[in-house]
Amino acid sequence: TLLIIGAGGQLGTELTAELRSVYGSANVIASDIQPPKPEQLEEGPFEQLDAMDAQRLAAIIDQYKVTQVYLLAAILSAKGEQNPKFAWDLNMKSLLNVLDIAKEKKLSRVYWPSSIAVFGPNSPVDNTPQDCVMDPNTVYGISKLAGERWCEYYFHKYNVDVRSLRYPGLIGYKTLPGGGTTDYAVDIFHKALKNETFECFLKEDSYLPMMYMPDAIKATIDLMHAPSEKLSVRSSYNVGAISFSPKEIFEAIKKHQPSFQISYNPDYRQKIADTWPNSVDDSRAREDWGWKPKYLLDGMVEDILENLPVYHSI
Ligand code: VAH
Repeated sequence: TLLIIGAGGQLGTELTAELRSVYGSANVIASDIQPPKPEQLEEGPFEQLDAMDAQRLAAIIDQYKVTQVYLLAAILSAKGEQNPKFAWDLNMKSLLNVLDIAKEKKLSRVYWPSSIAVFGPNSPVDNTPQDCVMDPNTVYGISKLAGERWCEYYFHKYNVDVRSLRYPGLIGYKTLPGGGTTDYAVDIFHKALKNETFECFLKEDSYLPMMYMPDAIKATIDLMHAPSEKLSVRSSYNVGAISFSPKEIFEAIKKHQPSFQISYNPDYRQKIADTWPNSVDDSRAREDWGWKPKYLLDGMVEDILENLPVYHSI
């Protein structure tokens, strides 16, 4: 049985759906600090869980005989800067709870997402390598870098099979933006479809590595299904797909929506984006477990503009 912690989030919502189609709904327990939405209960087993509550976590794992845990609960970069202590506590306590339980109960797999936020002002900015200087200066990035070190430690010292990806900004149409610096690229579609002018909180030429959600879901499942001996990285793998600026995604949308307008009003999130790469080198993921993204910018834009209105019945 699989347990998804943070199943109601941007990644959790889509990963839970995909894992249920792969393993069967009854075998994937969704959990989140928020009470279940009616549709979540229809889809399969749900438990309310605070990721920092180790006792409740252990009880759920025993009750459902859980063998794999996906820990997707976290406070993202922008929101983390508004509440640094809480972001650190949640991001770290939840990970250490899961790693300890995985060690004690000999869970077969653990998944924990890292992020390009582990890179900082002194990391190489183009084609950022798998291994390089990492001096993150957001609490979110600091917690993800520390988390990567703990994952590698528990793998080597206690043989916990924990796996991780350094996601770029994830773009999907099924959930609303969740406090990330890259979430302008989610919100822009909602504004386009309401034909409102989009106020962008980053400057027009602010390049960031991004990935369409279907590619992120496939990368996660491919990594979790890869034979353990193929994995040369036990901190977290760089994975890249598309890099674009607000101007570029705006132009790509405008091709379909000629009346769409944008204005640029950079705020505190610009300082966060400036410390992150423009693109990453993901050759290690390609060599070790066959990573290959499917979506480029235009394909992603077309797919979202087609599906978002239907999904949100706009
Ligand atoms: C954020 N979407 O903006 C997340 C992600 C690389 C960005 O970690 O905080």
